[in-house]
Amino acid sequence: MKTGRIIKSLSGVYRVDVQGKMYDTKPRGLFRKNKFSPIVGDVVDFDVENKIEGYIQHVHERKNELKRPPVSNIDHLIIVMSAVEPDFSTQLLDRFLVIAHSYHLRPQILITKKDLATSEIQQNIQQQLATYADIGYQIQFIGKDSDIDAIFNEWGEGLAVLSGQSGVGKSTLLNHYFPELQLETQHISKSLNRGRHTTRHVELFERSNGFIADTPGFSALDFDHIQKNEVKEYFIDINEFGELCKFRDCNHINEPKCNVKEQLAQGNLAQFRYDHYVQLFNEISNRKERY
Ligand SMILES: Nc1nc2c(ncn2[C@@H]2O[C@H](COP(=O)(O)OP(=O)(O)OP(=O)(O)O)[C@@H](O)[C@H]2O)c(=O)[nH]1
Ligand SMILES: [Mg+2]
Ligand SMILES: [Zn+2]
Repeated sequence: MKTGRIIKSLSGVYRVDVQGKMYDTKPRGLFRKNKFSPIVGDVVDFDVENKIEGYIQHVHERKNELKRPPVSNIDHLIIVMSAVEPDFSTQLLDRFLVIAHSYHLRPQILITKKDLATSEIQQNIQQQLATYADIGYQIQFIGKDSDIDAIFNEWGEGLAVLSGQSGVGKSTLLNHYFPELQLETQHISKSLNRGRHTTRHVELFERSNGFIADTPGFSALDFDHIQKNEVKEYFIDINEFGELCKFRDCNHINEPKCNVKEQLAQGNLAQFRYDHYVQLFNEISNRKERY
């Protein structure tokens, strides 16, 4: 029996990394019966069948799990957004952050394509990013000529997962760090390529102090697992101010003696953060429950 980490899953075959040695494994039949599938990131015990193949016997308990794309045991979720093409948006960023916090992940923010942005756009983005730095998020703003090694080293040990919209440059970043990798990146002109996702599966790559995962970009975010009363917890600045509201279950909408609205009026909470919170709260409140 050996123990390793699933780094890739393709058509029912899981590639397991055991200290740099790869095995192609399949799950035992009992997984299928229990409707349980291993996912990339899982630590598994497997029987070795021959030098390169084996059967998964056991999946270790996951410390956390992202549903879309499926990855487990994440130490750092790197939310990747571009300055332009597609344009940076705090509304989208806030939504990514909510998803990350809803899975109890620790997100960091990475903005790419600085080199493509005018200095005016760069300044604008820097200003908006200052709000996130105040909240406590770790932020990097990079372009084509940035020192990629330094960026990768700033993430702590363990598994760092790159996640974000299609076309923001996740695979490009990995290609710069691992020049031998040559992952497919978008090369056709954007107008022809609208809505295409270049990366189609999750894959882990070894870096100096852990792993890094490339993931497929997405176009729609899914809030189905979040209840309206939970949204406020996932805006961590609002959550903190909310501790001093008169009512413990205050949603910071129209309640009296609401510390969140008080801090907003005093300029201690960014208006756009509050607006995005109310928007998402309303969206989830109006959601039709499916039966
Ligand atoms: N100028 C410039 N171009 C970049 C930068 N990062 C990425 N690009 C370009 O942006 C395009 C999209 O990059 P990809 O790496 O394919 O994006 P992705 O996030 O992996 O996209 P999906 O796999 O679809 O999720 C490519 O044409 C890259 O060359 C950057 O920092 N500067
Ligand atoms: Mg990609
Ligand atoms: Zn309140």
